[in-house]
Amino acid sequence: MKTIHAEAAQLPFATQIENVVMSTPLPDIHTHLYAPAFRDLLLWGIDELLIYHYLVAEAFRYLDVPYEKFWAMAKTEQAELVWQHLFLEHSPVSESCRGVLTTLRALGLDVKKRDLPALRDWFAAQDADQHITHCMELAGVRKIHMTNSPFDDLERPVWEQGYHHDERFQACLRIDPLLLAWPETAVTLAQWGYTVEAGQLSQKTFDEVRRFLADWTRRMDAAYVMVSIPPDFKFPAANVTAQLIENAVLPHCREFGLPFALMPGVKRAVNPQLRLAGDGVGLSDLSTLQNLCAGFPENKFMVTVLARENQHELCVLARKFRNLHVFGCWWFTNVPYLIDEMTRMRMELLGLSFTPQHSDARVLEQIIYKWQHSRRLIARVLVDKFSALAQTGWQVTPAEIERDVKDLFGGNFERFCTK
Ligand code: FIX
Ligand code: ZN
Repeated sequence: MKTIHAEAAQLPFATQIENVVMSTPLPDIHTHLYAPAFRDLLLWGIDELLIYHYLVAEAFRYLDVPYEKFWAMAKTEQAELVWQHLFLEHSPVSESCRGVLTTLRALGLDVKKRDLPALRDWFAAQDADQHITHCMELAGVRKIHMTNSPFDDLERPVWEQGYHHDERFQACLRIDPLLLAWPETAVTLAQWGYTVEAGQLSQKTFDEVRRFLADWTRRMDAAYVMVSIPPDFKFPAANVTAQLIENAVLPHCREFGLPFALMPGVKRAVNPQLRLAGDGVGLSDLSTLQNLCAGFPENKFMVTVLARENQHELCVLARKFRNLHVFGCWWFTNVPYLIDEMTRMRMELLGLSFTPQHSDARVLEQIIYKWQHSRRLIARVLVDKFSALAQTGWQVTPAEIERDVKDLFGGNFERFCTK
């Protein structure tokens, strides 16, 4: 184990903290990964790693090919372009680029050869199912939470045909189209046999939406219900989204004892030509979240916000409402500079009562780098905090360090879910 902090390492507990943080198995509470039963939906391998939408957005900073020409290329060609521009023609210093290299190294591959065909050969020789377990071991992930949408035409049939539970994966019910595209979704629900009316939000419609949510919560055995919301979302409000949340989603979550996971701050399709890479960020009005937490004390809200400028207010809200669980450094905040800042701020305001990270991995092997990078940063913050305690004369035992790290890495979250 490499020393993280020269000074801190002299402290008797620093190495222990580093070891515990680097090795404690944890549940990854939000990813876009799938169990193998979902077949092509589970993305893995070097080409998928290279065309991750974080890297595509960065590659277009240098590329001059028209967007449509890029999208018309085969994935392998797209990956070659990304490799050429982000790794060979410029040094790969961004967090997403570095992540690919951390991942390859952890898998035992030699990055200095810069040999894309050899990397492809190595991945092609892997057995997908064993590779999942291997990546989870390297990342120290004991459970992968999926993002499961009944509205996804590739995913839905797998559930309907009877998904056989894979104990490495946990389902989570994602409902963005229900809350953010109601007119179209109402038509879909009606086709599926739910008696909802697109134009009018009657009690009958709310009841039928609840029946839909109950059917899918049971079918998936979902751990929570999740939505991402734009910065201008307001609650309470007379609009459809707020009405559906109040009259269908929140009662549903109360009935099933499930957290409602809210991810505020995403501006979808700021540049539609970039497709999945084209979403942006905006400042959210968190009085909306205050209204939800205060107005519905019987509901549990787990929240990660996208804007850096919202992070402090989120911590303050969590000090006021114990039905609010803060988690993860989401997407554009998942860079070392901000993970460090957010983790310190959260710990200074909330003690150990939050979940510092989730991976949001879209490609299987990404769990390796996302967790390795985050664990190092979290360890450094913890060493600093325990050092500051030591200066007061307070002593922590090894068992207490293990207890605290377990709480940060799944314990807090799992208790929050079962409350
Ligand atoms: O809405 C989400 O769950 C986001 O995480 C994704 O939509 C986004 O594309 C992503 O991959 C961020 O990490
Ligand atoms: Zn996500």
